[in-house]
Amino acid sequence: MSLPSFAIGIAGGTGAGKTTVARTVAETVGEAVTRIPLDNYYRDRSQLTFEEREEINYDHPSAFEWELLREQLDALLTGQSIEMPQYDFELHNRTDERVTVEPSDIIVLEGILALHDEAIREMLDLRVYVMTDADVRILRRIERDVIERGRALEGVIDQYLETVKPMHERFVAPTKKQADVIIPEGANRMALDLLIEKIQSELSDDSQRPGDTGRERSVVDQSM
Ligand code: UZR
Ligand code: MG
Repeated sequence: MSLPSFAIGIAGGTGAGKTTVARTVAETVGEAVTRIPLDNYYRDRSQLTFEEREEINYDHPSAFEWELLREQLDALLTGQSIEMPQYDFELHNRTDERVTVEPSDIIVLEGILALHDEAIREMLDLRVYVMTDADVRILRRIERDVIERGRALEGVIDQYLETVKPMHERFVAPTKKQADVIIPEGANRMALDLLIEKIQSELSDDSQRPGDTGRERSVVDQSM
């Protein structure tokens, strides 16, 4: 593996198509891609009951363990493997299991607040925001939560109005300004092709000039 890797952040509202963009990049780019779903960094809530966990605002930045994400992203970027936590949406909690994730040439961080944290943003080489209309996003969210995750429609609607929408407006949408590229609709083929082309050219540049990419990256204190 040629270091350093190229790190991409993909942010955007719930149902915007972030995962589709991340998957398409991973499948098309023809290189190993390490994917980091931000969901896996929801805080460990084992000390709370299920009912208490249901009350948490999962769209607020405080729901995430940023220190751990910074530490693990930095480790991957310096060529070390990590023990990535896993998250269970049904239980609203981190699971006991951790998965060993190896670094690779391309690292993709994907999640609603992938561009929220300043230290994380500085570690990224390319910042992408997927912008999709709110009506399309809520329809997709209903499909996912009601059909795939077996939740009640009423609860999904209440949650959307009480937390998802206001937090989107307050914390997610403003990160558009932090993006290098805004993709209208996740499934925008032309935008995806351009993204993939850019990644491939970065990778071939790296192989021509090993160790000298001209990119700078801040290092997170490993003693945390
Ligand atoms: P994406 N989320 C849950 O529904 N349950 C949890 O236990 C943790 C998170 C939701 C979260 C957010 N909010 O809108 C969404 N709520 O997952 C982010 N409410 O995931 O980007 O895939 O939509
Ligand atoms: Mg997703």
